[in-house]
Amino acid sequence: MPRTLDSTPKQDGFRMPGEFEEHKQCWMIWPERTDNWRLGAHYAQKAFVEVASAISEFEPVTMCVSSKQYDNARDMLPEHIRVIEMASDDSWMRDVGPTFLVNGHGEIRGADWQFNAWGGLEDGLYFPWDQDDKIAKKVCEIENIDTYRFDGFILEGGSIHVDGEGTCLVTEECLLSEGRNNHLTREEIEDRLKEGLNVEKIIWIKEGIYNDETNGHVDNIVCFARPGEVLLAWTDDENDPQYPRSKAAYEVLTSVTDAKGRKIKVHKLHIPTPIIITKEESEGVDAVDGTLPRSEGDRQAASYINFYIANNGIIFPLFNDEKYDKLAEEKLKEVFPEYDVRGVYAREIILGGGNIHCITQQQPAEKK
Ligand code: KQY
Repeated sequence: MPRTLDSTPKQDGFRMPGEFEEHKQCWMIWPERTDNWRLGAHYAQKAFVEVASAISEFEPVTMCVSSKQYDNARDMLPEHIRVIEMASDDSWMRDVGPTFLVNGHGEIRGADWQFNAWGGLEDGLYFPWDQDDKIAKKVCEIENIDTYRFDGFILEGGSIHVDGEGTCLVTEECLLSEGRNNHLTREEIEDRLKEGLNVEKIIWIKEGIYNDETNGHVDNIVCFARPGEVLLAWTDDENDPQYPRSKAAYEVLTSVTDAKGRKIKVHKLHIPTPIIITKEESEGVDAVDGTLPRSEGDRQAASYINFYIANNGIIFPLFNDEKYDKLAEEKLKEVFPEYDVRGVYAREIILGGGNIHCITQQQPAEKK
């Protein structure tokens, strides 16, 4: 029977591996809430099927689905994708799933952070979120994995990126936001990350992508390709509100060293032309008190950085952008020459507030 442990990953010699290390499988959650996903979530469901199918060409995928949607999901998903019944409040496995940890002796554990829908009653995106907060534990129990529960520390998987060698990337905009851990100092937050992920160095980026409803999750602006190398969301347009954000991130990343004392190589990945919610898209979403509305004219936080690294495959978002989709593909092929790079049309996912990285969570392989 899997246990909830009282020690910390660092004390026990467990670390969060980089996403580019080998996976056992990928976890996802089926979308269905009609106050976030337009037209009964039908288009979002199709996009999730596309993402799951693309990832399943490289590693097994498990989709968690509510009892109400079980038949529909089972019918829409290919047979080789495992479907498990599980309650949730929405479909962001990156944020509500466990952060898996390994110890180099073939053992795996899960960090179960406290979740409050990206800001709780301060500026969270929906209420309630109690089902989401149970998902990390449920996933670990299904896999027979012991967990560490971090009560009193709010964290989402999308707000951290690690190189697996002691370095963690975060944004101040998110981790120091009012609705997360305003009872903790920056140093106390660093200590929690160091204990929970077994890292030695936290690199603080000031802000994430403009208008990101997660308070600037790091996984939308910068990610590791491998130790010592990152990709950064970029724009050359100095009038774009993203410009000063990306420029400030570039300055930090090119001036620091990582936990191993290396300079970091930064690859710029241009953002798409702004994705603006149309009247039709806005009208397809049910208005519910307490849920962030989807208003016509709002700019979504679209970025190609929000891709998933599978075993030998990169699954990245396409926006039907003639210029920047192609550039993103070329850049990803250049940075990941040993991977098969696949684009999936993801407008329906960004309309819900996130992208491919946000809806996936890798479970590392248990390697000795
Ligand atoms: O981007 C994410 N990691 C989650 C976005 C949540 C949106 C909820 N509407």
